Amino acid sequence: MYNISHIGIARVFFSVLLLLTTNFATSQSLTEAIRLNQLGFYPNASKVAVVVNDSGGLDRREIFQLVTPDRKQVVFSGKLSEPKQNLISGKTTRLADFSIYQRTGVYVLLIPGFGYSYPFEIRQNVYRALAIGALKGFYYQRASTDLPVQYAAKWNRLSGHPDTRILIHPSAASSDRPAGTVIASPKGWYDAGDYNKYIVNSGITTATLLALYEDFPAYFKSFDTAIPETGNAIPDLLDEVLWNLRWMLTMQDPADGGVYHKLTNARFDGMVMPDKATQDRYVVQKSITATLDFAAVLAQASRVFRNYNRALPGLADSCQTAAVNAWKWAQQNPNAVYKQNEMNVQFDPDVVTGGYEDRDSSDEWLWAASELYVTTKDDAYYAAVKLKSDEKMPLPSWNQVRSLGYYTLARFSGALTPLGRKDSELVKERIVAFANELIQGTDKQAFGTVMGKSARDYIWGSSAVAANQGIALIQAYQLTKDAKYLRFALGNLDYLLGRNAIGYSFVTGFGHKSVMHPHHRPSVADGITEPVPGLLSGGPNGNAPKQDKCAGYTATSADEMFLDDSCSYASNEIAINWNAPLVYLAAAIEALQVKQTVEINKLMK
Ligand code: 9MR
Repeated sequence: MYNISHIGIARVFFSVLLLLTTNFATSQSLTEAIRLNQLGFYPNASKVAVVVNDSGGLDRREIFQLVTPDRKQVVFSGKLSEPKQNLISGKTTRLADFSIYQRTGVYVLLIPGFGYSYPFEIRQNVYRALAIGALKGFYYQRASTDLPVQYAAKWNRLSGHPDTRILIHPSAASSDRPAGTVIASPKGWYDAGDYNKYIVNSGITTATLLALYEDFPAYFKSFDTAIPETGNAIPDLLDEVLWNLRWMLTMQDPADGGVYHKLTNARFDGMVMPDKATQDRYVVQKSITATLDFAAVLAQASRVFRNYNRALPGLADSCQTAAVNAWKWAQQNPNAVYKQNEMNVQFDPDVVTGGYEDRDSSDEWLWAASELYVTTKDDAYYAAVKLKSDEKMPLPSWNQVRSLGYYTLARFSGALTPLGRKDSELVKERIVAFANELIQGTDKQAFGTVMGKSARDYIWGSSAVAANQGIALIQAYQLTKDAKYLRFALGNLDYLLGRNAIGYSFVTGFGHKSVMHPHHRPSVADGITEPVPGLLSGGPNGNAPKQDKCAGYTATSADEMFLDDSCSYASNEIAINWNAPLVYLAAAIEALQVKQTVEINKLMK
């Protein structure tokens, strides 16, 4: 009956041996299939790793372990979740939840017979260096200044773009400033991987950093980024903002209050260092979106810098005047939409740099009105727009700024006039309803994050979708103190730092596998292996191959459509409007951890 031949026995024997040795070998090797926040976790917060089953081998596994980096000591064992299907790619994942383990230290996550992860930390303040680094990213983007070694370490460089000789483009000509007039418009941050400076994108960027300050002022009393201004009477966050604000002020035509859409070359520079980029630069036509975004930011800045009147005498007043004048211009020029192609038909030279075109300015009106109203307490601004025209609470982006107005109205709900106060509850309800919508269905998402529930999240600059969702969740947390919002905000930070379908940390210089070749001129041209640190890559973009035509995309699903190659400007550029929400998310989470340890305790499920 049990007549097994010698050959049969030998075969079984060798199969078992093979299985054992295979298990042994793979359990000893690093695998990129385990995706987690590569920086680590707070002791008392949620801790989740996602294991992708792209190359199989996960099906028979049940157990995961937390082990010391030498893998000699198992400190915790847990059970992998049931498989989850990724609705975007069809692939499966399993989750390893070790939230319950709270001891500080450095660990790796190991799945016996499958492999182990990069090491990560469990400790307090685990994202503070990231928050500081991401704000420092703005210092590296400064135009019109040297970055000396003292502040910029090996990424030190010469000044580029003094921007003291800017030409009025024929599209921007006025009686006071005919075409070819020279104005000075120095400072500001370079927009992205290119060296131009665009008001629309500066608007949401600067506002996000100012909002971070308004939400957590105490946290920024000791938050040094090692910039030339460190140690002065102003927090480094606001010193950084000032670098851009001073440029923005120069973009307003003093004759009428209108704001030029952008300061730009006619065409993009080559991949050279800033001091080698010496094309003529222009300011182009004034636009309604640039002028309203400017009005919003300057009204907000006036509020913030009012607290620093002694250090910056007159600045708050100048900002308010600039905002009011911009608003007046907008009222007189509501149809001044920026249309680059039409402009190029009419005027020379043709300008082919970033368009930031947006035909619908209703959200810019709402945002500017909200900021001016909160700053001046003048009901006329509130009454000028329909603040509650419909139920929508769109996620903020450079061309959709409505919710920035709602955040401000909610933040200052206790200090409004009766006119605004009567709508306060409704505004708050909308923010919370939006956060609930974001959270809904996340348990079914293959990575357990709000980011990526829909393939539509993977647009140009998807990393900012994740970060802005995080901000929306933090706004809801501020209004409700319900810790679930913070937990999901943290989940989106996990996404950015490695818990995602391609296993990259999208922040240069942070994480074991972070992007190395962003589309960023200084990072390409400086001859330094490591890219300039603290910059957020745009991230997966379903349409990237069509948009940048970079060779080498192999992915078939939107959540993986990414190339760590500098040619891929549609998936791997960096940009200030993506970095600002990263700064917000990392710093806000840190501030809440410091300020409200009790609250963050509730981050445990
Ligand atoms: O972030 C912008 C994205 O939403 C647009 O789809 C894209 C194409 O118009 O442009 C992006 O912005 C770029 C800008 O036009 C020029 N500087 C680099 C920006 C980031 O890629």
